[in-house]
Amino acid sequence: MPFDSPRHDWSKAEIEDLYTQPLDALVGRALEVKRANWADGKLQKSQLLSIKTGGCPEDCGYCSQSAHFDTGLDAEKLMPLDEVVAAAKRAKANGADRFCMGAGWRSLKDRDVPKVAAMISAVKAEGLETCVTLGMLEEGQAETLKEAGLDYYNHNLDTSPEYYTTVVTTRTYADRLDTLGKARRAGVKLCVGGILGMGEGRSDRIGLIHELSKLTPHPESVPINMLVPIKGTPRGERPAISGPEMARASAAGRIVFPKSWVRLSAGREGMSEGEQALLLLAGANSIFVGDRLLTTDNPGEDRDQALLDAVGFEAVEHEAMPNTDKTTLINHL
Ligand code: SAM
Ligand code: DTB
Ligand code: SF4
Repeated sequence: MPFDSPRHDWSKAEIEDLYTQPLDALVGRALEVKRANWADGKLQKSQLLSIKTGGCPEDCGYCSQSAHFDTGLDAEKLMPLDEVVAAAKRAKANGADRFCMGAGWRSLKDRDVPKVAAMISAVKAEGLETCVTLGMLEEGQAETLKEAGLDYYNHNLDTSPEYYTTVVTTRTYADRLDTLGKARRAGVKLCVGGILGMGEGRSDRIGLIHELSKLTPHPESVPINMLVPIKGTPRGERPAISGPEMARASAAGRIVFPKSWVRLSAGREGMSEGEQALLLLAGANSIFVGDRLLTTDNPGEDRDQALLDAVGFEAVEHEAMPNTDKTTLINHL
């Protein structure tokens, strides 16, 4: 089977066969795909910043920022431009090549478009790839953000269509797909993934991968988040999903999305170094760096370096990479 042609005709049964095979066979195949498509083993580094925190009218049952739950998070106004630029400079100094700005909004309001566009332009001018995640989009907004210098729009499907309705009631799966279409039509690259460990079954994890596989072209980035349990939300007491199950999702993601960045995203703070190494071995080739995600902690520079030293990754300057041209890391495994 060729390893270099992304497919959009996966059946759910095929993905199930892939996902449920013995872990050594699954990871072995993912490594073959990784080597065939990402010959120099780059690890991409993104950094997040919450530019508008809390008070969100949506009821996503995992989120610290939803106004429906008492999570103890104070709502904040949109961050001033100079603070965003200062954070972007720190991210670049920390080796990030993509800067992702997130807002606790249900949807982007027209009145905020110029402010966010100015942030995108300023971050781009720092020599970083730009990404925003701002909720649902209206017609024309994505075009303005693209003109300002936007590279990626993040908007997750989160889980299977079946399980989704038990997680969020204030918007639909179709709403999510509609916004993704708007971003894509404006020429913005997509970052679309989901969350594991919310109480969904394996068939929902497979169902999420199946839905993502139908997007044409595939999302250029596929973030795989492990639930960060937030006290006060309906999923605040969920036990962590196992490392091998996360590895299955990472490996299946690598095989189904051979040309996409598969990101080991939220949840690294709750994983051992060994579990994180397994996920990077199993196919993920991107992480969030920095000591904060949006509202929760992330391992930070020293522990990231320890992880990368442990698996033998090394920072190098790169030229003319297929998806980014900034500082990256080389995997010597
Ligand atoms: N409001 C926008 C939206 O929902 O698209 C953007 C921000 S929202 C926080 C971005 C994504 O972060 C969500 O779609 C979800 O996949 C992820 N996320 C939020 N809370 C999380 C948590 N506690 N654990 C893991 N992932 C989480
Ligand atoms: C994504 O898939 N994960 C990031 C990013 N896209 C926006 C967000 C993770 C949030 C984790 C919980 C928090 O820090 O609030
Ligand atoms: Fe709001 Fe996004 Fe959190 Fe949902 S995930 S409550 S839309 S900030």
